[in-house]
Amino acid sequence: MDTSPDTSFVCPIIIEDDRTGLDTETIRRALRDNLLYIQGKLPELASKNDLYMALAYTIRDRLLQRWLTTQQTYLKKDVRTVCYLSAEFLVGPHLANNLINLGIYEQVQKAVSESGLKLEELIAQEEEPGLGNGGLGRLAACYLDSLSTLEIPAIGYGIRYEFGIFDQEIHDGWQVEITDKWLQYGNPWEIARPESSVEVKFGGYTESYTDENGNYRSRWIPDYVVKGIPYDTPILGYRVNTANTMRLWKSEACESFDFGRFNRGDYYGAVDNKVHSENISKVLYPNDEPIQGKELRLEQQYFFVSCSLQDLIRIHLYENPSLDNFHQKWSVQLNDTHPSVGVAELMRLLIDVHHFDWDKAWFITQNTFAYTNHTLLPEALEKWPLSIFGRLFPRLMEIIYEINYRFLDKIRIIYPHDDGKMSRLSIIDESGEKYVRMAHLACVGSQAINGVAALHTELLKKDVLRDFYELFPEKFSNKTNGVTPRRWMVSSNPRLTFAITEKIGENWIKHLEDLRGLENYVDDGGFRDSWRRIKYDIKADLANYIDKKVGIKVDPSTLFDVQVKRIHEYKRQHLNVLHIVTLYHRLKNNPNLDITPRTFIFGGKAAPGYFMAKLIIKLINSVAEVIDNDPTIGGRLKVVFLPDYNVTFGQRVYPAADLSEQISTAGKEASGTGNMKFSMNGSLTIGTLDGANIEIREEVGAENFFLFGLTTEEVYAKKAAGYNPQEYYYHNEELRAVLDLIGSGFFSRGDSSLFRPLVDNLIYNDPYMLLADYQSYIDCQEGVGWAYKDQEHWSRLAILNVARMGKFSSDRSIREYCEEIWRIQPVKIELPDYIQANA
Ligand code: Z16
Repeated sequence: MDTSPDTSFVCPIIIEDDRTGLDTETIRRALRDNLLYIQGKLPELASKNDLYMALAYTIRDRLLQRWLTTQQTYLKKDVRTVCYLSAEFLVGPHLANNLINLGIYEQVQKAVSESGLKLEELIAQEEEPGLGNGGLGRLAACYLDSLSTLEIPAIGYGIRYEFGIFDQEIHDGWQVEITDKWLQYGNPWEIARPESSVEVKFGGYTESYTDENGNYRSRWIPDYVVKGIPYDTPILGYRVNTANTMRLWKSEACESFDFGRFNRGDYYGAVDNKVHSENISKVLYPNDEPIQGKELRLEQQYFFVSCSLQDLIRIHLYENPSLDNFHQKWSVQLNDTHPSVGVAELMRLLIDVHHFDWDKAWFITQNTFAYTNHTLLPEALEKWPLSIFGRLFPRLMEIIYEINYRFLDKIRIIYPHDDGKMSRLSIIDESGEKYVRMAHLACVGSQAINGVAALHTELLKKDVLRDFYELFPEKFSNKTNGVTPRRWMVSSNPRLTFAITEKIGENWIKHLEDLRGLENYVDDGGFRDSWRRIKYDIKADLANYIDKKVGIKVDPSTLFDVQVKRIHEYKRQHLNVLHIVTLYHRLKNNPNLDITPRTFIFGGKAAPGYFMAKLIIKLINSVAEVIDNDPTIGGRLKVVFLPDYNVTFGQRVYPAADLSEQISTAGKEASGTGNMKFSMNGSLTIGTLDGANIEIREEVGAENFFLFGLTTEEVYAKKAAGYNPQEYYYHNEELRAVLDLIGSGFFSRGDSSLFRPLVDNLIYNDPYMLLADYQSYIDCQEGVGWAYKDQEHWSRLAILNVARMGKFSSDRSIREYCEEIWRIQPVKIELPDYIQANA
């Protein structure tokens, strides 16, 4: 079958109004058309989902010209392109954002309502692609939005997991995981490109041979070969014509390779092989921070990285005579170490397939890659047992040994007789069982290394990557994370967006620093009034949603105190619980105590194998139940755990929050990005000096931020001095009462064993120093309560928070990456003149 472009086909595109027009009438007609001809449904029998699908296709039609023109422009102009390699892209629902970025939300709303439908209901039909765990995957998605908005040539490469992050249900207070069948009704946003499939080798052995020029070469004879099929999704920028591609790879069996087996009668062997091949892109590993050394996970990483690099080389050779200038045309960003095997794979492709010599290949490789680190947790630093690595990728193993040999050879000259240095820097960990250290491979093979917040980068330089920093300080820089205001303000908070735009115009959506203009209105009582009314209405909406979802009635006039993020001990959801139980305990002892009524809202998934995180979820639900059923509390405290926290729910909850909980142990949260989303939507932060909290506080001003807890230095010093949590337990009466209450079985129907592991871990171990930070947190929360009582004052603080969040747009982050790491310029996309321009 011939799948290459057929140049003899001469047929100018005819202006197809129904697929490109942006006016209400055209959209209405197109919607009807797509319902019949694409979705195959008569209007009388169409479900909400059918109508959503028809609308999604209608919008995709309007993206296609922009998308194809963008790709064609990149090819023709032979531009420099950034390629973002990420095992996760947590993009969230596409429909609303595409409407906003195209600038046709109102027209479509009108078209849809003239057909008797509600646009918001259709938008709610979309099943979000949960192709990520949390912060890292969501960051990749925000960056794709900003790259397109800034008109930067870019491709996002990843894995098209058939099952994304599990759906969470709560049964009797416990997390239950349900498979995420996000593809079951079809995905209208993607286009499969089987003609661009590539093959990836696994297993087997290598052999050396002499080529026709007498050069020694290595050949990889694999055990099996897997096919990668690309699925492309357009990522449109805000009010520009640029639509970049997110290209996700699906694995399939390679027919050609199974023939031998079939013919030899090894039917089951062939089928096994097929099943295994298809399994590679089957499911996302649901662990946020600590990686699990599972072989299939390593296969996933190599699979998508090899597919992507082969794809880049193919595209490159389409426009260039050789790969000599590869590093001048591509900058490949490694989103954490998950794709860092790419360093060895590019070497292999250059040397074995394209016959480069080592030095030239290494020069190109080193100048192609850049590496972002996302964690300081030692247990989350990826390393793979040599035994697994060598068996799966025998040729890469040879190449890594050679990289390491040459690297250490240089080190030996710089630090003669320093064996400690050598073994600390080595790509191979030889202290016990041998491992490949993926961060070391990434550092050695990259031209730039960055952390994701100022503190995080400093700690990388001082601690986790100290030896590398000493060796090549010029490679290190900080790129503080950011989030896209298109999704996290415009799309999720239309009411606030309208109120802001009414005062300062709409430039802030692309230039978030312009929010500063809001500072002129903090003293405007009318503005503060409407600000408060908006917040109240959004909270009332959330209250309705909570009632519908979990049957709990909450009062929108109470302080909404929110912690939504993955459940992890270092994020300290249980510190939040200690505060709740403290308030409860105070009210029990003193029923007339004057406290600010609060609604505590939690959301987040626990890794299925993470016992303590699951127990924390159970604790939250148990405390919620007891407090809710206690008439003496009289609704002054409510605790809600909302199941299945995801992007869609995030969009609902950030706008409704009064208080944002960012309470990780100092030095543990690399950046955090939820902290930014809350603050942009007018909530105040209670937080530690950790990750990007520090920079948020710097921007909004110390007086607009509720700070508590130990600093990183204090945490280190306390640990070094032999931290003993029992001292806090015995010396703080209230803390002891709270821990004893939980330990006694009060919240677990008298079962004193249920929360024992959690309580004991705090009293005797407390690796995340909750007890050390307890009193400071409680005192700080008391200040929050008092501040909230003065609503005028609170509104001023909230407005100032929004006004000063400009720095945390992902547009700023991406500009910094472009200027300091990628050295890439914007490229304007001109549409053919028969395409109607954006509104
Ligand atoms: C992840 O989401 C993060 C780090 C990591 O090593 C692995 C995963 Cl899946 C998070 C960090 O915890 C968070 O602080 C940071 O904001 C986020 O990555 C994006 O940089």
